[in-house]
Amino acid sequence: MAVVITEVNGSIGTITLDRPKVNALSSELIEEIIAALTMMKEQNLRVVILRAKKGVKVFSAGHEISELPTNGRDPLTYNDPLRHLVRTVQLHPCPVIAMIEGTVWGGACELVMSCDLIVAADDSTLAITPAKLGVPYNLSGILNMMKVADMPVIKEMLFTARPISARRLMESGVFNHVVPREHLEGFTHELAMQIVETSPLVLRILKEELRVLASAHPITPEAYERIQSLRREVYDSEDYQEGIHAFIEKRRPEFHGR
Ligand code: LCV
Repeated sequence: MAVVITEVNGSIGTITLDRPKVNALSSELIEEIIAALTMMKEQNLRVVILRAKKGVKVFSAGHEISELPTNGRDPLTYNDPLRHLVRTVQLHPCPVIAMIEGTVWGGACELVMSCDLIVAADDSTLAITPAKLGVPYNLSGILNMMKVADMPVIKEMLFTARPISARRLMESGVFNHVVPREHLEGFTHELAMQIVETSPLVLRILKEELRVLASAHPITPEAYERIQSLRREVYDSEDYQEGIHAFIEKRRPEFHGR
């Protein structure tokens, strides 16, 4: 069942979240968002708008909680769906505008904050919830939010896990624009049209320069997590077990690369 609606209007693509369960970011929903972005990239669209259906109470309830591992596995490693989605948005070659109405929760806040621009209805809120769920959020995810919200604001959002109002998020520079809900679509489309009129080649480079510079750290958290993810492939492998058992049994190991 499709959980995303895609529309193309000239050079503007629109991706509408449409999963019945308050748009919780299941792996299925994430896959469809990524597929929509890929299609829009192939069509050389110049702006993408990411939104929920008109009038929603909840823009997205964040990570699908039933898909959070409970067997001691890190829930947010480099190759997990949410991490892949956030990188896909950040690497998308044209601006992605998050058009928000309703409440945004957990990892959906990072998704929205990883978009290039945010236009929000005046009654929308963001609530970053790992502290409420007992989830050790991952480094690159925290950095993505730090790029957008000043430290005092991001600390309050993380430490309280409480919804923060659109007004405060506008004052803090997290939101680009806050408008009455009834003006949200028109305002966002007008902003998109302004972007469509600029050079797509220059925007692609500017977006990538800003991404690289914003992540320019001695070791980017994302690089660290990618290594961690590669290490996990090894310590979860049969070869890992074989290496240990061969040593204990004083025999040559037979490695099979799996
Ligand atoms: C699965 C859900 C969800 C959901 N997953 O409707 O940032 S981190 O680290 O925390 C990260 C790991 C993350 O993103 O975790 C998820 C963080 N999200 C939240 O904490 C929000 C949890 N949801 C809620 O607080 C409420 O559901 C909201 C306020 C979003 C909506 O409340 P409302 O009363 O309108 P319900 O709570 O009745 O939810 C409708 C159905 O969606 C399920 C929920 O269990 C319910 O299912 P049933 O109808 O089967 O009872 N649901 C809600 N959120 N994230 N399932």
